[in-house]
Amino acid sequence: MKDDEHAAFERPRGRSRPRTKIRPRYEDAPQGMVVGVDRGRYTVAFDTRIVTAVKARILGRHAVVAGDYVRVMGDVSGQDGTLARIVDVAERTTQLRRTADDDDPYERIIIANADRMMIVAALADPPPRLGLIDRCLAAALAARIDALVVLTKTDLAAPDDMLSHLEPLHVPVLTMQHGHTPDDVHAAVAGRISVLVGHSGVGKSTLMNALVPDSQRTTGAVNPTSGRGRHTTTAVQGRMLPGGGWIFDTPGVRSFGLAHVSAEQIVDSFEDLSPLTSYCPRGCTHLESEPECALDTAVRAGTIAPERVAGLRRLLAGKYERS
Ligand SMILES: Nc1nc2c(ncn2[C@@H]2O[C@H](COP(=O)(O)OP(=O)(O)O)[C@@H](O)[C@H]2O)c(=O)[nH]1
Ligand SMILES: [Mg+2]
Ligand SMILES: [Zn+2]
Repeated sequence: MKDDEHAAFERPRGRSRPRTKIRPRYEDAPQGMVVGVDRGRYTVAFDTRIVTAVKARILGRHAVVAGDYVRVMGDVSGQDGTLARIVDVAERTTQLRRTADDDDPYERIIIANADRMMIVAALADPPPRLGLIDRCLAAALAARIDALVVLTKTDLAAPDDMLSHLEPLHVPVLTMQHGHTPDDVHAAVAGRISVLVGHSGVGKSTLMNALVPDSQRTTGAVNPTSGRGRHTTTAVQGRMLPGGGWIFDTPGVRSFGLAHVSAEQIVDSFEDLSPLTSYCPRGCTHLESEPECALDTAVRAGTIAPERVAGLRRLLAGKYERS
């Protein structure tokens, strides 16, 4: 465990109760990672040992989510029928959120502490949802999580349209081969805490199984008439990678609400463009409809590529769209 995590433990956020002699010494309690959440039960991994736990009363309404580093007391043997108690949650380095929408009325933290987002996108079957990819990317940029796109089902369609869509966003793109996981995909997750996101049926669980051979993740059988995969993944689930690091599979999302993401966060993540916006009129949204946006001035002057500005505007506009 790192020193700064210790420091985070000493002064848990949102709790100002002074230390007393009778306060239990939670720092001696073993620390694990939450790798699964199911109706108030948490699966906590200590290396390869898996413990089932519930939240201790002391945590009150403090949310515990996948990816959280937690301290656990009680029976941590991991034997069947045992139940431990989560007594502390370490401060999070990142949190990936999605806003409430029609599909899901609750705002959720999808995962804590992830430092890599793998946006999984199929070239066909299901057909690519470019808007959803944009919105996943915007959420990653806002949460300061490194994102990349993994193209799947490259055996079914050519990548040209997808690549030209992604090119202005400067997001790294990796390509899966059917039945084979290229080295750069392994390298992208090695030693990191990664989260797989994307529409249902794009091949997230297949990728998870390829990266963690014994992960026993259920992949959806393709319905021959609709061509769509069944929704077999019900909750976020993490696995330790053989070479170190963690990978979390998520249920397929149909939408990705971005109300919590500010336009400023998106603009800031375009490091080549954000300094230019200081020349914009006050309150400029930087959208295409703005008459005096400094980004247009820069395009006219030839200092930046119009495609790059269009890419930023697409992410900004996506923030206000549904789905
Ligand atoms: N043709 C083809 N099928 C794939 C590929 N990757 C995954 N699939 C299939 O697509 C279906 C959905 O995959 P799954 O991993 O469950 O998708 P998830 O919903 O994103 O987890 C399964 O039947 C997979 O076997 C691929 O690269 N090519
Ligand atoms: Mg799945
Ligand atoms: Zn502007």
